[in-house]
Amino acid sequence: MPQLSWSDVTPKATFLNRRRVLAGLAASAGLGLGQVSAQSADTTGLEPNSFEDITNYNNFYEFGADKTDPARYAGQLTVDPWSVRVDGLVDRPGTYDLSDLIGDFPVEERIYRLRCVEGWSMVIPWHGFELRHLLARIEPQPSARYVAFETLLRPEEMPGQRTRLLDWPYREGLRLDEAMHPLTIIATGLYGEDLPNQNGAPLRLVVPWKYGFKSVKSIVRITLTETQPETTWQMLQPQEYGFYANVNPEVDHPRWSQASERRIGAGFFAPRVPTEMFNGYAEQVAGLYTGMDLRANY
Ligand SMILES: Nc1nc2c(c(=O)[nH]1)N[C@H]1C(S)=C(S)[C@@H](COP(=O)(O)O)O[C@H]1N2
Ligand SMILES: [Mo]
Repeated sequence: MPQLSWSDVTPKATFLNRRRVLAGLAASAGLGLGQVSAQSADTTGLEPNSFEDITNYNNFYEFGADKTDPARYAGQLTVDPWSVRVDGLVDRPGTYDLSDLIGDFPVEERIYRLRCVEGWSMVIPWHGFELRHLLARIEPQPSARYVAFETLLRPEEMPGQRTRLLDWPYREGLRLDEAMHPLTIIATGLYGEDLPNQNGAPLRLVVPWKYGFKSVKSIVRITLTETQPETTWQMLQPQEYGFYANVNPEVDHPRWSQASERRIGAGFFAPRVPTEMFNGYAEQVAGLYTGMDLRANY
């Protein structure tokens, strides 16, 4: 695994309302959601999208397929109490209360690009912790090679789950080395505030070099497996959505080009911008895929 270095990364907290960020981080500490480090890492050099964009233009099919459905309906989701079931090839399986599972991990701000497979993108100032800390706590066994995640199944509070839009619950997965990479985080907030429900409260995966659908929201189950887990979009349309789903401007979706993207918030007439290999994170993550055919493993 390549060693991630932050040396070429410039902290750009200037874009953010510093007081809001620090207040938010303090609020998370108050909730017991993690030791706060003031560290902020910007991996984009771009101005983050507004809080309004990030919380009103969402994909969260559990609340409906329209981009505005999550903002409209996710408020009814109960996120406290929350527990996460950990099972499969781990030495510490069990059903954990959220704060027992993640309570003392160092929380950082990470400003990441998010590129949806549909061809739009945003820049989001998450806060959260590296997934590898959580994996270390649950102790994967030597035979474990993949991590599978599941979203909450609660049709009473998730109107989309009362339809057959997707095969519920929403499932995603990573290879273990991808999951251990220091860029892979579990987000618990954004803009220094607790994660809004429409963005996947209380905890969601963020894998910035992959298409957004890999970043599964409102996680209730984490399973370590030896074989590649089944994932929602791949099961639904295997020719269109692969397990890897690495952002790649050279591999088009069967129905549209992936060479460029529309930046949300840039204005309707703003030109599309070129999509970058691995969403701009090639230097850090390309080594994970050495020798792999990225066209076959889309
Ligand atoms: N459970 C669940 N997770 C999900 C989705 C979903 O529909 N359900 N949509 C995915 C897609 S396609 C994208 S682009 C991102 C969007 O995250 P955001 O709304 O926080 O920007 O969430 C991903 N995680
Ligand atoms: Mo997406």
